[in-house]
Amino acid sequence: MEYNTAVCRGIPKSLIEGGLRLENDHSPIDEALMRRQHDEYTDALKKCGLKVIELPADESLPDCVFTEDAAVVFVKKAVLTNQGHPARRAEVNEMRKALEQAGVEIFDMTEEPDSHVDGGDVLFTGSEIFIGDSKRSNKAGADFLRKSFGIPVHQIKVDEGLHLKSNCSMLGLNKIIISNDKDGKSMAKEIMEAAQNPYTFVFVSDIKASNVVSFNKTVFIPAGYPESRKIIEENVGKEIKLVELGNTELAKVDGCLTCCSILINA
Ligand code: CIR
Repeated sequence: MEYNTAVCRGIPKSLIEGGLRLENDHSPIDEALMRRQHDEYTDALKKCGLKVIELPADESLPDCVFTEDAAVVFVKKAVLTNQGHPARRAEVNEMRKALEQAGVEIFDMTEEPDSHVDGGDVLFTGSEIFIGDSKRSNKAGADFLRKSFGIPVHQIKVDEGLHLKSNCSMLGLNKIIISNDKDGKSMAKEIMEAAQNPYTFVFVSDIKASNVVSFNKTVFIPAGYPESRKIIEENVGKEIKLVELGNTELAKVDGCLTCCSILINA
């Protein structure tokens, strides 16, 4: 898909001790490396021609760098989410400003206190949405997306991981990259059963490599997974540029590559 704008956010120092953490890797975050990796990510978006709206970090919101969770954008419409974890709900305030700046029509889920969605659960294929039935996103949230965007929205069970996109993401048009483990396999089965369009699945054995950012003939992939890179290369066209980005530090607080931006065609 084609995009011209990204919304990113700075990293508060409070993430290091106060970030929500499900990941088994409890090793300490290397702050300098984390900041360098995040700068490389936003620079890479800019190099691909995107205008990057960079929201300021907020120390009272340790996880605010993960902008993906605070909104879901579909063409010229955006849903501001009522995030699943109470500690993250106020992230939406800065996001509202960014989306107003981008000029999209806004639907506000925070007006429905029982509806919950984290953007990390939302796999948007271009014509329909698969949404994790997870710790963070529920049926009322899925219904809100369906009502706002007017496209099919299907719930997919997430057992172990944090979000649906902890195990999968779009690799290209109608092509889903997904982890080759128990969770990924059962998600692929559910997606296939619910889908209104045909999709091909590309399975990778590194869970972390199943989260890629695909846009404007470019795919951002996490660095350090050579076997998965090879599979990705074999499954995208020669015209697609692969950009490897280090994500070791934000991964310690369950952050994947898609988490750190919202892409918009404003
Ligand atoms: C959280 O648990 O909410 C954060 N530590 C990680 C959020 C990652 N976001 C994403 O996958 N979209």
